[in-house]
Amino acid sequence: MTLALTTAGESHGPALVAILTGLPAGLTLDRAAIDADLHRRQQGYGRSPRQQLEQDEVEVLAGLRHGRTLGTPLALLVRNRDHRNWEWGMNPWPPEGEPSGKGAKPVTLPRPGHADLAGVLKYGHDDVRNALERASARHTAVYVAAGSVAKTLLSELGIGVAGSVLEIGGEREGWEQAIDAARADRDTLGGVVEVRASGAFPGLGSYATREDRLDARLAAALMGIQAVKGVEVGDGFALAHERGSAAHDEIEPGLRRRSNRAGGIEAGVSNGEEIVVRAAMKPLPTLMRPLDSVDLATGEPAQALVERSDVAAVEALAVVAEAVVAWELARAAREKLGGDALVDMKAAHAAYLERIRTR
Ligand code: EPS
Repeated sequence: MTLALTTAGESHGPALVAILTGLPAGLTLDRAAIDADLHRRQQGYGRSPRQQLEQDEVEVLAGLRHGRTLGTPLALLVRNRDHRNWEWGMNPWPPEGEPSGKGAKPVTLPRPGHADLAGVLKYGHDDVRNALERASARHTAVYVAAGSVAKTLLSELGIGVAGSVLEIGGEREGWEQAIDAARADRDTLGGVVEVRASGAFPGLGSYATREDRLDARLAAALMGIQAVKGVEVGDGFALAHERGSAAHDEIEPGLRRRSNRAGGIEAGVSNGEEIVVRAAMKPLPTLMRPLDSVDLATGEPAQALVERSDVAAVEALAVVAEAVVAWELARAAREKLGGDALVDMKAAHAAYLERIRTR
């Protein structure tokens, strides 16, 4: 048994859902803590007015009784309040009455950089909306809810995970001005975020197969977040410019390291140092001053779709990246320690720490 996460939901559909399987029984969850993480994701300078409309809150449909996990699938739901404006346009069933509200008119103007063109070609859609709704970063809300649960499990094992922004639009501080300038130019910005995990014990992940490698899993999880185009573990790309004598983390008695250029992972296995990963986000592809495109209805040159969007969502990415890293670390911990029940998992953790302490 491992941890597994399945999500569903369109940006302006009725709701987003997540099903989490493999959680140990007996984990105490706190609704306020999950909602606080959902709230953090909605903050940040440069978000769209959509964030004032939504006040994301988790609803639990299964897997929890009186605040404690049952060891059965945990079903989470986050409603899209904006759906009330899209009741015709995003109705799961053939809507009654004349087309009305948002989403009533088909979109035929694909945005360069978004899922629009690849999505309609791949799935045979006529309306670009059928692709963009799921590709939207809106559904990162349920990644955050799942990540919040994972952080609660990790905290039982003494592991803490925190994401932060390193830069937005090339600015390492004072990025509000850069965001204001981009907004004034009807443009968008990307940036870089970092996630650090402290207290991670050695032995998460494995070199045994490519799929087991913790760095590969973290990279896939981060790259799976909308608009992420680059991932780095530890000193990542900078290590390519170094000699081996300078690039590695020498080992001292007590098995301590003199540095942490590997970002806490060697050969796909955590080594007990802080885990450090970074993700680079491209500028968002919905521009108020649209890029050149083609109208799919006519084949003629046209301007891409303009629709309400964020100028920058890098601060939100820091929260989402934290969530997916937490999920992957919890999954690796669950595999290392087993545990249908949290009490078994903690006992295995203590026994393992004791075994490696005596090395
Ligand atoms: C998004 C477009 C915007 C963002 C959205 C992601 O949505 P809307 O078109 O409804 O204003 O605000 O992000 C969220 C709604 C969210 O909750 O993060 C996109 O196209 O990816």
